[in-house]
Amino acid sequence: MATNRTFTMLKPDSVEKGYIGAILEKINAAGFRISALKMTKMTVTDAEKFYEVHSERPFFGELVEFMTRGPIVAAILEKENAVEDFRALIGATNPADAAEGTIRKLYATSMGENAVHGSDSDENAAIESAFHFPGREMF
Ligand code: FUP
Repeated sequence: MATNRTFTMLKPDSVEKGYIGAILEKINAAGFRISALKMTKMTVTDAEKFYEVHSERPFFGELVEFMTRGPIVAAILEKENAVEDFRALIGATNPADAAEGTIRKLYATSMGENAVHGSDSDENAAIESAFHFPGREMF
């Protein structure tokens, strides 16, 4: 399996609760190399664009409000099979359904406030990485 990249955000709930260090430690322990990392805050326009695919869904307004209420930590992660392995590490979208030991099981509280984002495909990983990081911030 080729080395590839995924994109993650530690969402505002994780930052507010002081979980940045613990979540990055889990990411390191699972064998991901961090190739870009920063704390940033999305504007409403940013969040509406990032989650455009969900714009017709009933939870869209709440999602944008949540994702813009405080800073996030954005990162690009590199590993063999990165997209799939990171989705396994974070667990199901709803933490109530997430497997034991996954980041969402440990740190998320609800479907909306679910601690972390993980790209769902190589294509989206590249789009989402470029959305948050210019090339000179990727290593
Ligand atoms: P995931 O890929 O696991 O992050 O989940 P989705 O792409 O399906 O959803 C994106 C975000 O929308 C989730 F992180 C949380 C939010 N969401 C809700 O708030 N309610 C829902 O019913 C589904 C998703």
